[in-house]
Amino acid sequence: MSANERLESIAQKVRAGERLDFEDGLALYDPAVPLQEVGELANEVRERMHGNLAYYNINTHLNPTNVCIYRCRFCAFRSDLRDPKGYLMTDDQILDRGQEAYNNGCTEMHIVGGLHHKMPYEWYRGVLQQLHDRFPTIHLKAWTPVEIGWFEHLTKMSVSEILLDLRSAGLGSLPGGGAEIFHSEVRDQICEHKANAHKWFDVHRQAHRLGMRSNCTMLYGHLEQAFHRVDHLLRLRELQDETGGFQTFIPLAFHPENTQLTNIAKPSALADLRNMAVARLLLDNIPHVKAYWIMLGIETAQIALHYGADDIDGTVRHELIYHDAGAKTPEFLSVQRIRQLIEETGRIPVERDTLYRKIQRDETDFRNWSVGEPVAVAS
Ligand code: V47
Repeated sequence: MSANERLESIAQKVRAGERLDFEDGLALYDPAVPLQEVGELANEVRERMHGNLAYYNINTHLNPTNVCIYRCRFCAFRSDLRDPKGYLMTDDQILDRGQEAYNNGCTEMHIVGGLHHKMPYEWYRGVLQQLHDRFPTIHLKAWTPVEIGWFEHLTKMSVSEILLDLRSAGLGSLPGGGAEIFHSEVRDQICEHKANAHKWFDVHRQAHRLGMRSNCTMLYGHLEQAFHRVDHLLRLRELQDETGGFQTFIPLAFHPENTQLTNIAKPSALADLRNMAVARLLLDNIPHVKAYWIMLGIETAQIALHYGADDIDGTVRHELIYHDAGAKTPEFLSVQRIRQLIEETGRIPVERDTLYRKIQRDETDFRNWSVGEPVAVAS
Protein backbone atom coordinates (compact mmCIF):
# COMPACT_ATOMS: atom_id res chain seq x y z
CA MET A 1 0.00 0.00 0.00
CA SER A 2 1.36 3.47 -0.84
CA ALA A 3 1.72 6.12 1.87
CA ASN A 4 -1.33 7.95 0.49
CA GLU A 5 -3.48 4.82 0.45
CA ARG A 6 -2.38 4.05 3.99
CA LEU A 7 -3.33 7.54 5.16
CA GLU A 8 -6.68 7.28 3.39
CA SER A 9 -7.48 4.01 5.19
CA ILE A 10 -6.45 5.58 8.53
CA ALA A 11 -8.64 8.62 7.81
CA GLN A 12 -11.61 6.34 7.11
CA LYS A 13 -11.08 4.56 10.41
CA VAL A 14 -10.77 7.85 12.32
CA ARG A 15 -13.95 9.25 10.72
CA ALA A 16 -15.84 6.05 11.50
CA GLY A 17 -14.69 6.24 15.13
CA GLU A 18 -12.64 3.02 14.76
CA ARG A 19 -9.55 2.45 16.82
CA LEU A 20 -6.12 2.71 15.18
CA ASP A 21 -3.65 -0.16 15.62
CA PHE A 22 0.12 -0.54 15.91
CA GLU A 23 0.66 -0.59 12.13
CA ASP A 24 -1.42 2.58 11.73
CA GLY A 25 0.75 4.24 14.36
CA LEU A 26 3.91 3.28 12.50
CA ALA A 27 2.45 4.60 9.25
CA LEU A 28 1.60 7.95 10.86
CA TYR A 29 5.26 8.30 11.87
CA ASP A 30 6.44 7.42 8.33
CA PRO A 31 8.01 10.58 6.83
CA ALA A 32 6.47 9.60 3.49
CA VAL A 33 3.04 10.31 4.98
CA PRO A 34 2.73 14.13 4.76
CA LEU A 35 2.77 15.84 8.14
CA GLN A 36 0.20 18.38 6.98
CA GLU A 37 -2.35 15.61 6.38
CA VAL A 38 -1.63 13.82 9.66
CA GLY A 39 -2.08 17.20 11.35
CA GLU A 40 -5.39 17.88 9.60
CA LEU A 41 -6.74 14.52 10.71
CA ALA A 42 -5.61 15.11 14.30
CA ASN A 43 -7.19 18.56 14.17
CA GLU A 44 -10.47 17.02 13.05
CA VAL A 45 -10.44 14.76 16.13
CA ARG A 46 -9.39 17.62 18.38
CA GLU A 47 -12.23 19.82 17.14
CA ARG A 48 -14.72 16.95 17.44
CA MET A 49 -13.72 16.57 21.09
CA HIS A 50 -13.19 20.19 22.16
CA GLY A 51 -14.63 22.42 19.45
CA ASN A 52 -12.71 25.65 19.25
CA LEU A 53 -11.71 25.82 22.92
CA ALA A 54 -8.12 25.78 24.18
CA TYR A 55 -7.34 25.34 27.86
CA TYR A 56 -4.74 26.88 30.14
CA ASN A 57 -4.25 27.22 33.88
CA ILE A 58 -2.51 29.54 36.32
CA ASN A 59 0.22 27.48 37.88
CA THR A 60 3.74 27.37 39.20
CA HIS A 61 6.49 24.78 39.55
CA LEU A 62 8.33 23.77 42.70
CA ASN A 63 11.40 21.52 42.59
CA PRO A 64 12.32 21.27 46.29
CA THR A 65 15.67 19.58 45.56
CA ASN A 66 17.73 18.72 42.50
CA VAL A 67 19.97 16.28 44.38
CA CYS A 68 19.26 12.83 43.01
CA ILE A 69 20.57 9.34 43.53
CA TYR A 70 19.88 8.57 39.87
CA ARG A 71 21.90 9.69 36.88
CA CYS A 72 19.43 9.58 34.01
CA ARG A 73 21.33 10.35 30.85
CA PHE A 74 18.75 12.80 29.52
CA CYS A 75 18.55 14.91 32.68
CA ALA A 76 20.31 18.28 33.02
CA PHE A 77 18.50 19.22 36.22
CA ARG A 78 19.89 16.62 38.64
CA SER A 79 22.92 17.12 40.85
CA ASP A 80 25.24 14.97 42.95
CA LEU A 81 25.03 15.43 46.70
CA ARG A 82 28.31 17.34 46.98
CA ASP A 83 28.10 19.26 43.72
CA PRO A 84 27.94 23.07 44.25
CA LYS A 85 24.93 23.09 41.92
CA GLY A 86 22.99 20.89 44.37
CA TYR A 87 20.29 22.52 46.51
CA LEU A 88 17.68 21.57 49.06
CA MET A 89 14.96 24.10 49.84
CA THR A 90 14.14 24.99 53.42
CA ASP A 91 10.58 24.97 54.76
CA ASP A 92 10.57 28.78 54.69
CA GLN A 93 11.62 28.84 51.05
CA ILE A 94 8.90 26.32 50.20
CA LEU A 95 6.26 28.35 52.03
CA ASP A 96 7.46 31.55 50.33
CA ARG A 97 6.82 29.83 47.01
CA GLY A 98 3.35 28.89 48.21
CA GLN A 99 2.70 32.52 49.18
CA GLU A 100 3.94 33.73 45.80
CA ALA A 101 1.68 31.19 44.06
CA TYR A 102 -1.27 32.35 46.14
CA ASN A 103 -0.53 36.03 45.39
CA ASN A 104 -0.37 35.22 41.68
CA GLY A 105 -3.77 33.54 41.75
CA CYS A 106 -2.38 30.06 41.06
CA THR A 107 -4.76 27.13 41.20
CA GLU A 108 -1.94 24.57 40.93
CA MET A 109 1.59 23.84 42.10
CA HIS A 110 3.45 21.21 40.05
CA ILE A 111 5.94 19.61 42.45
CA VAL A 112 8.69 17.16 41.43
CA GLY A 113 12.37 16.84 42.19
CA GLY A 114 15.35 14.62 42.80
CA LEU A 115 15.58 11.60 45.09
CA HIS A 116 17.81 13.11 47.74
CA HIS A 117 20.29 10.69 49.29
CA LYS A 118 19.65 11.93 52.81
CA MET A 119 16.06 13.07 53.05
CA PRO A 120 13.49 10.73 54.61
CA TYR A 121 9.99 10.11 53.31
CA GLU A 122 8.62 12.46 56.01
CA TRP A 123 10.40 15.39 54.33
CA TYR A 124 8.67 14.77 51.00
CA ARG A 125 5.35 14.30 52.76
CA GLY A 126 6.01 17.49 54.74
CA VAL A 127 6.49 19.53 51.56
CA LEU A 128 2.86 18.76 50.69
CA GLN A 129 1.51 19.03 54.22
CA GLN A 130 2.88 22.49 54.95
CA LEU A 131 1.75 23.91 51.60
CA HIS A 132 -1.68 22.34 51.90
CA ASP A 133 -2.16 23.52 55.50
CA ARG A 134 -1.29 27.11 54.59
CA PHE A 135 -2.78 27.31 51.07
CA PRO A 136 -5.56 24.73 50.94
CA THR A 137 -7.11 26.08 47.74
CA ILE A 138 -3.99 25.37 45.66
CA HIS A 139 -4.07 21.92 44.03
CA LEU A 140 -0.82 20.01 44.60
CA LYS A 141 0.07 17.95 41.51
CA ALA A 142 3.08 16.15 42.88
CA TRP A 143 5.55 13.29 42.69
CA THR A 144 5.84 10.80 39.87
CA PRO A 145 6.08 6.98 40.09
CA VAL A 146 9.83 7.50 40.34
CA GLU A 147 9.43 9.26 43.68
CA ILE A 148 6.62 6.96 44.83
CA GLY A 149 8.85 3.93 44.06
CA TRP A 150 11.59 5.56 46.13
CA PHE A 151 9.13 6.16 49.01
CA GLU A 152 8.23 2.45 48.87
CA HIS A 153 11.90 1.63 49.30
CA LEU A 154 12.29 4.14 52.17
CA THR A 155 9.16 3.23 54.10
CA LYS A 156 8.40 -0.39 53.10
CA MET A 157 4.78 0.77 52.74
CA SER A 158 2.76 -0.36 49.71
CA VAL A 159 2.06 1.99 46.80
CA SER A 160 -1.58 2.42 47.79
CA GLU A 161 -0.67 3.08 51.44
CA ILE A 162 1.78 5.76 50.29
CA LEU A 163 -0.76 7.35 47.96
CA LEU A 164 -3.39 7.42 50.70
CA ASP A 165 -0.90 8.88 53.16
CA LEU A 166 0.19 11.55 50.67
CA ARG A 167 -3.43 12.32 49.87
CA SER A 168 -4.09 12.90 53.57
CA ALA A 169 -1.15 15.36 53.50
CA GLY A 170 -2.61 17.30 50.54
CA LEU A 171 -1.71 15.44 47.35
CA GLY A 172 -4.28 16.27 44.67
CA SER A 173 -3.08 14.36 41.59
CA LEU A 174 0.00 12.94 39.89
CA PRO A 175 1.88 14.70 37.09
CA GLY A 176 2.87 12.75 33.99
CA GLY A 177 6.64 12.64 34.42
CA GLY A 178 9.00 9.70 34.68
CA ALA A 179 7.43 7.85 31.75
CA GLU A 180 10.29 8.57 29.29
CA ILE A 181 10.06 5.59 26.88
CA PHE A 182 8.65 2.40 28.36
CA HIS A 183 10.31 -0.07 25.99
CA SER A 184 13.25 -1.66 27.83
CA GLU A 185 15.51 -1.47 24.75
CA VAL A 186 15.52 2.31 25.21
CA ARG A 187 14.71 2.69 28.89
CA ASP A 188 17.70 0.57 29.89
CA GLN A 189 19.96 2.93 27.97
CA ILE A 190 18.65 6.26 29.24
CA CYS A 191 17.58 5.58 32.83
CA GLU A 192 18.37 1.98 33.65
CA HIS A 193 18.08 2.25 37.43
CA LYS A 194 14.90 4.16 37.99
CA ALA A 195 11.28 2.94 38.11
CA ASN A 196 10.65 0.61 35.18
CA ALA A 197 7.55 0.58 32.99
CA HIS A 198 5.83 -1.92 35.27
CA LYS A 199 6.29 0.33 38.31
CA TRP A 200 5.21 3.42 36.39
CA PHE A 201 1.94 1.75 35.37
CA ASP A 202 1.41 0.16 38.77
CA VAL A 203 1.53 3.56 40.51
CA HIS A 204 -0.87 5.20 38.06
CA ARG A 205 -3.23 2.20 38.18
CA GLN A 206 -3.33 2.34 41.97
CA ALA A 207 -3.83 6.10 41.97
CA HIS A 208 -6.73 5.75 39.52
CA ARG A 209 -8.27 2.99 41.64
CA LEU A 210 -8.20 5.35 44.61
CA GLY A 211 -10.09 7.90 42.53
CA MET A 212 -7.09 10.14 41.84
CA ARG A 213 -6.43 11.63 38.42
CA SER A 214 -3.07 11.74 36.70
CA ASN A 215 -1.31 12.80 33.53
CA CYS A 216 1.05 10.91 31.24
CA THR A 217 4.01 11.85 29.07
CA MET A 218 6.47 10.50 26.51
CA LEU A 219 10.04 11.76 26.11
CA TYR A 220 10.94 11.62 22.40
CA GLY A 221 13.80 12.63 20.14
CA HIS A 222 16.71 10.75 21.76
CA LEU A 223 17.59 7.08 21.22
CA GLU A 224 14.11 5.79 20.44
CA GLN A 225 12.64 4.81 17.09
CA ALA A 226 9.07 5.15 15.85
CA PHE A 227 8.04 1.67 16.99
CA HIS A 228 9.14 2.46 20.56
CA ARG A 229 6.91 5.53 20.50
CA VAL A 230 3.92 3.62 19.14
CA ASP A 231 4.47 0.91 21.75
CA HIS A 232 4.59 3.63 24.45
CA LEU A 233 1.38 5.29 23.32
CA LEU A 234 -0.52 2.02 23.03
CA ARG A 235 0.53 0.97 26.54
CA LEU A 236 -0.93 4.25 27.84
CA ARG A 237 -4.14 3.66 25.88
CA GLU A 238 -4.42 0.18 27.39
CA LEU A 239 -4.26 1.42 30.98
CA GLN A 240 -6.73 4.16 30.12
CA ASP A 241 -9.17 1.50 28.84
CA GLU A 242 -8.86 -0.20 32.21
CA THR A 243 -9.08 2.80 34.57
CA GLY A 244 -10.06 5.99 32.71
CA GLY A 245 -7.86 7.97 35.13
CA PHE A 246 -5.58 9.84 32.73
CA GLN A 247 -6.59 13.40 31.95
CA THR A 248 -3.86 14.68 29.70
CA PHE A 249 -1.05 13.37 27.55
CA ILE A 250 2.01 15.61 27.15
CA PRO A 251 4.61 14.74 24.49
CA LEU A 252 8.02 15.96 25.73
CA ALA A 253 10.77 16.86 23.23
CA PHE A 254 14.26 15.93 24.37
CA HIS A 255 16.48 18.95 25.16
CA PRO A 256 20.15 17.87 24.99
CA GLU A 257 22.11 20.77 26.57
CA ASN A 258 24.01 19.84 29.76
CA THR A 259 22.91 16.20 29.57
CA GLN A 260 24.94 13.07 28.84
CA LEU A 261 23.39 13.00 25.36
CA THR A 262 24.63 16.33 23.98
CA ASN A 263 25.56 14.61 20.71
CA ILE A 264 21.86 14.35 19.85
CA ALA A 265 20.15 17.35 18.23
CA LYS A 266 16.92 18.72 19.67
CA PRO A 267 13.89 17.49 17.67
CA SER A 268 12.67 19.85 14.93
CA ALA A 269 9.35 21.67 15.13
CA LEU A 270 8.11 19.27 12.45
CA ALA A 271 8.92 16.27 14.67
CA ASP A 272 7.18 18.03 17.57
CA LEU A 273 4.03 18.58 15.52
CA ARG A 274 4.00 15.02 14.22
CA ASN A 275 4.28 13.64 17.76
CA MET A 276 1.42 15.85 18.87
CA ALA A 277 -0.79 14.74 16.00
CA VAL A 278 0.02 11.02 16.25
CA ALA A 279 -0.70 11.12 19.98
CA ARG A 280 -4.11 12.72 19.40
CA LEU A 281 -4.96 10.05 16.84
CA LEU A 282 -3.75 7.00 18.79
CA LEU A 283 -4.87 8.07 22.27
CA ASP A 284 -8.56 8.05 21.45
CA ASN A 285 -9.52 7.56 25.11
CA ILE A 286 -7.42 10.32 26.76
CA PRO A 287 -9.41 13.54 26.80
CA HIS A 288 -6.63 16.14 26.53
CA VAL A 289 -3.35 16.54 24.66
CA LYS A 290 -1.10 19.31 25.91
CA ALA A 291 1.27 21.55 23.96
CA TYR A 292 3.62 22.47 26.80
CA TRP A 293 4.86 25.86 25.61
CA ILE A 294 7.92 25.88 27.91
CA MET A 295 9.24 22.83 26.07
CA LEU A 296 7.93 23.44 22.53
CA GLY A 297 8.56 27.16 22.31
CA ILE A 298 5.69 29.58 22.02
CA GLU A 299 5.34 29.52 18.22
CA THR A 300 5.28 25.72 17.92
CA ALA A 301 2.87 25.48 20.85
CA GLN A 302 0.51 27.85 19.05
CA ILE A 303 0.67 25.81 15.84
CA ALA A 304 0.19 22.61 17.86
CA LEU A 305 -3.28 23.87 18.80
CA HIS A 306 -4.13 22.99 15.18
CA TYR A 307 -2.22 19.68 15.25
CA GLY A 308 -4.22 17.86 17.90
CA ALA A 309 -3.47 19.79 21.11
CA ASP A 310 -6.26 21.44 23.10
CA ASP A 311 -4.23 22.67 26.10
CA ILE A 312 -1.15 24.85 26.38
CA ASP A 313 -0.32 24.23 30.09
CA GLY A 314 -0.11 27.30 32.28
CA THR A 315 1.48 30.59 33.16
CA VAL A 316 4.32 28.57 34.79
CA ARG A 317 7.04 30.03 37.00
CA HIS A 318 10.30 28.60 38.35
CA GLU A 319 10.59 25.86 35.71
CA LEU A 320 14.06 24.27 35.88
CA ILE A 321 14.02 20.90 34.11
CA TYR A 322 13.82 22.37 30.59
CA HIS A 323 15.66 25.59 31.27
CA ASP A 324 18.65 23.66 32.70
CA ALA A 325 18.59 21.61 29.48
CA GLY A 326 18.74 24.62 27.19
CA ALA A 327 15.13 25.77 26.73
CA LYS A 328 15.07 29.40 25.54
CA THR A 329 11.44 30.04 26.42
CA PRO A 330 10.56 32.77 28.96
CA GLU A 331 10.39 31.90 32.63
CA PHE A 332 6.66 32.60 32.74
CA LEU A 333 3.81 34.10 30.74
CA SER A 334 1.21 36.49 32.09
CA VAL A 335 -2.43 35.45 31.89
CA GLN A 336 -3.06 38.24 29.42
CA ARG A 337 -0.25 36.99 27.16
CA ILE A 338 -1.30 33.36 27.31
CA ARG A 339 -4.88 34.28 26.40
CA GLN A 340 -3.61 36.46 23.57
CA LEU A 341 -1.41 33.63 22.24
CA ILE A 342 -4.40 31.30 22.19
CA GLU A 343 -6.64 33.92 20.55
CA GLU A 344 -4.04 34.52 17.83
CA THR A 345 -4.54 30.91 16.76
CA GLY A 346 -8.28 31.45 16.36
CA ARG A 347 -9.10 29.40 19.46
CA ILE A 348 -11.08 30.50 22.52
CA PRO A 349 -9.06 30.51 25.77
CA VAL A 350 -10.66 28.80 28.77
CA GLU A 351 -9.08 28.81 32.20
CA ARG A 352 -9.33 25.41 33.86
CA ASP A 353 -8.08 23.96 37.11
CA THR A 354 -5.90 20.83 37.35
CA LEU A 355 -8.98 18.59 37.17
CA TYR A 356 -10.31 20.38 34.08
CA ARG A 357 -13.10 22.31 35.75
CA LYS A 358 -13.81 25.82 34.52
CA ILE A 359 -12.47 28.62 36.71
CA GLN A 360 -14.40 31.81 37.28
CA ARG A 361 -12.42 34.77 38.58
CA ASP A 362 -13.60 37.79 40.48
CA GLU A 363 -13.20 40.75 38.12
CA THR A 364 -11.98 43.09 40.86
CA ASP A 365 -9.58 40.66 42.58
CA PHE A 366 -8.21 37.87 40.39
CA ARG A 367 -7.00 35.98 43.48
CA ASN A 368 -10.62 35.23 44.26
CA TRP A 369 -11.78 32.41 42.07
CA SER A 370 -14.34 29.66 42.12
CA VAL A 371 -14.49 26.28 40.48
CA GLY A 372 -17.25 25.65 37.96
CA GLU A 373 -18.42 22.68 35.90
CA PRO A 374 -16.00 20.16 34.35
CA VAL A 375 -15.21 21.11 30.77
CA ALA A 376 -17.24 19.13 28.24
CA VAL A 377 -15.39 16.58 26.08
CA ALA A 378 -17.24 14.93 23.20
CA SER A 379 -16.09 11.41 22.37
O1 V47 B 1 9.98 13.02 33.52
C1 V47 B 1 13.77 15.58 31.82
C2 V47 B 1 11.42 15.12 31.04
C3 V47 B 1 9.79 15.26 32.60
C4 V47 B 1 14.61 16.38 30.02
O2 V47 B 1 1.81 16.42 34.16
C5 V47 B 1 13.27 16.11 29.81
O3 V47 B 1 1.02 18.31 33.45
C6 V47 B 1 13.42 16.86 27.68
O4 V47 B 1 6.64 15.42 33.26
N1 V47 B 1 14.73 17.14 27.81
C7 V47 B 1 9.23 16.18 33.65
N2 V47 B 1 12.68 16.33 28.66
C8 V47 B 1 8.21 17.15 33.05
C9 V47 B 1 6.83 16.59 33.05
C10 V47 B 1 5.67 17.46 32.81
C11 V47 B 1 5.82 18.69 32.19
C12 V47 B 1 4.70 19.51 32.00
C13 V47 B 1 3.46 19.13 32.44
C14 V47 B 1 3.31 17.91 33.07
C15 V47 B 1 1.96 17.51 33.60
C16 V47 B 1 4.40 17.06 33.26
O5 V47 B 1 10.63 16.01 31.77
C17 V47 B 1 10.66 14.11 33.03
C18 V47 B 1 11.36 13.77 31.74
O6 V47 B 1 10.54 12.94 30.96
N3 V47 B 1 12.81 15.60 30.94
N4 V47 B 1 14.91 16.07 31.28
C19 V47 B 1 15.37 16.92 28.95
N5 V47 B 1 16.67 17.18 29.05
